[in-house]
Amino acid sequence: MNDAPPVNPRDPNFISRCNAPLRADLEADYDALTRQLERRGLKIEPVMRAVAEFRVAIPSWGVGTGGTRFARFPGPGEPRNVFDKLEDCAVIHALSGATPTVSLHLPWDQAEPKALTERARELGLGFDAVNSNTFQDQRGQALSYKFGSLTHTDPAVREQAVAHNIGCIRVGEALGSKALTLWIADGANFPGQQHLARAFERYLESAAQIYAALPADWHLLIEHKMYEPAFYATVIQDWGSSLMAAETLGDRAVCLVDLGHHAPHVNIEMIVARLIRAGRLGGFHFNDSKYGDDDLDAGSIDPYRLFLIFNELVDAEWRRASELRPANMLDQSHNVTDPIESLISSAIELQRAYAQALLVDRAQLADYQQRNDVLMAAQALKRAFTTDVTPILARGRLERGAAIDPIGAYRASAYRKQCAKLRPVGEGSRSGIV
Ligand code: LRH
Ligand code: MN
Repeated sequence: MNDAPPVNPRDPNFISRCNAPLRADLEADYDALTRQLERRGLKIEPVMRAVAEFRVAIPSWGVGTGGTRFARFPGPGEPRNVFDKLEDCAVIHALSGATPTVSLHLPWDQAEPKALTERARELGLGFDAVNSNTFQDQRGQALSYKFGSLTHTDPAVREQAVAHNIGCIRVGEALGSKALTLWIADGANFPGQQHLARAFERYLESAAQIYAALPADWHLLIEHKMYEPAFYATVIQDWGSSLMAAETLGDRAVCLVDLGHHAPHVNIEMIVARLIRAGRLGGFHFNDSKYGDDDLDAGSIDPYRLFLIFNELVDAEWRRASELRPANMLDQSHNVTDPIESLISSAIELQRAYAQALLVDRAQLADYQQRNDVLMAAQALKRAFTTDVTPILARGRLERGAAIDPIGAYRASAYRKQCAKLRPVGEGSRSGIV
């Protein structure tokens, strides 16, 4: 931590002061990469342009220190409320240039929509999908979600859960959101506890009421998850259940893929390819994991898997396979890092995977695949993945007024130290993910 007087990391003058000593090296690296790609018959500019357009939403619940069921160790300067969270999200966007929207979680982020939109506008932010929450009981809540929400056997509980989701849509409308992310924890811990078919029918019946309440230009993002908190069966357990529900509910019901919601070794890029074919790939919750829903930083454990997912997205674009533009969001839990640093670097890792996927010579790959030249086909992907696209990402940030070295700039600003002074410690909970 430096002892320089605290500065506002969103101040463009501060950012350009940080960039000044780094520009010459960046130019040299960018020119070298330009020549390297030219030798490979590839143009750097279109990649730079495409990556510069790439945007990913920040999860409001990701800017506070996360935890597990065992413990949560709050860091200094924790956000105390949604307005502190917006402040932190604005710092992430100012330095990364890639995260202009925030995905709120209700009722965790409940506040006057007018106050939220005003503060967001001042901070240069907008709102992405809103997330409902029927996986916890709120203080004063009439009926418990212990045995489910949209699929509970008691119609009164289902009605309560439907009403909450419709309430989230109304708040989202006031915020300018265009989608509701619907993840429910409903499921069973023991065989026999729940009728697998009837529970799914109850889901469809409840979700149809939520779908009916969607404004005409909204999407319903259905998020599947293999397990947790249910440990035997989850009603929307996999992409098949999610796709079946989407196709039953209507055209604007689409599937959201949270990378951590699959068993280890599941081929997620294959699921992405299938959902694209079905015209139902609605969005992502990007993160990384080694075992379960670890919610680790995107690209931190298996960057090749992340690349392969973007490879499917770029290939679909190249084949004009689908009109649908998936909503990109991060969904991570930062238990041991500064959440702002993790979210900045995660947004950049997504851009890295996208840029690398744009460097795949698709005509050449298609030829190798057609002639079953397996090794050259595999190498065509690896060559793109092993290209260091850092100069493209940094140049893109520079051109958007963001930081060439965003983590360096963030640390130079001593923003966390400032927050530690302004935000007293200890108002957050002791265990749990947020
Ligand atoms: C469920 C989930 C869902 C959010 C929650 C915070 O595991 O991925 O997207 O509601 O995390
Ligand atoms: Mn998620």
